[in-house]
Amino acid sequence: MDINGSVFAAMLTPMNDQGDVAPENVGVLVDHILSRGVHGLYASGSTGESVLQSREERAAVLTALADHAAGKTTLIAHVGAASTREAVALAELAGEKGYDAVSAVPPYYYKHRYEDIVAYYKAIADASGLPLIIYNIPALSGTDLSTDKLLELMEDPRIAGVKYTAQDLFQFGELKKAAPEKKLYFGTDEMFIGAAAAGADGGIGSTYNLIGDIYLAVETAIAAGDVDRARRAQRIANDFIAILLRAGVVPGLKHCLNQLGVPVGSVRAPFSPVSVEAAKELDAWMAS
Ligand code: NGF
Repeated sequence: MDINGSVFAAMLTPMNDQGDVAPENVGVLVDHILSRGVHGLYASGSTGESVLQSREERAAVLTALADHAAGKTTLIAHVGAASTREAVALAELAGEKGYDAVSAVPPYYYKHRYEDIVAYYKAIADASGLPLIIYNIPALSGTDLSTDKLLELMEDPRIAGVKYTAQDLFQFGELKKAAPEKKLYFGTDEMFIGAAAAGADGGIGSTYNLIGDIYLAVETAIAAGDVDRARRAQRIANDFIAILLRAGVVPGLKHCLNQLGVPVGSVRAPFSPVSVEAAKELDAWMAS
């Protein structure tokens, strides 16, 4: 089963002003994201504040997304969790709800043996029956899989590829060279141009909720060999990301979308809404 498209938004999770999950607003957000040409959604990941939510809340968001968009666009469910049992339950749901693929961060908090991480991924693949994308995000997961271990994991035909949220373009290139048939999606938005030039199969990121068309422009320009055009598009993204990193990525994106009339609500504590100064900076960027 192929995964169609290359540019996917790591979807925010709509909430109300108290930080309760608001699945009823998933559809509006999805329509907004797709209106900019993005090829699909990657739900319940880091940007989706998933580690702050219960299994039931994550299931409600994944269900709302599938009910709204399954069969119409590519849907990837991030089901990663600290326990295999949680991840497997969400993987089963993704399989039942018509998702195109699942993805999972390695099990976090404890330092697990490699063999246990392999067993976790096999259990997720068995439960969903869908292609599985390993989510390599060492800075947040605490697990930094070596190139050899990532390649070893990818020998399982059910593992379709890796979502690579790190900054090591050498490792990224080595993975692509050794496993050209696997999908490698880059997740550090501010460096997408480098990954696209290094042979990425696409990108999955938080800022795609707002400016997904910019990454499509980078990808298209690199494919056409037009580095200047790619650089100009990445510059637009990076001017925004520089502000966003000061504001806080998830609160900042939610602020911008709310300002545009897309009701994504507030963030869940310990995240807090953007400061007055950050809001002014973001508003000025949007106005420009
Ligand atoms: O959140 C992080 C942490 N990275 C995201 C993205 O890789 C997360 C990235 O878009 C994601 O895909 C998910 O929700 O699972 C950054 O926010 C962006 O590059 C700005 O630094 O690294």
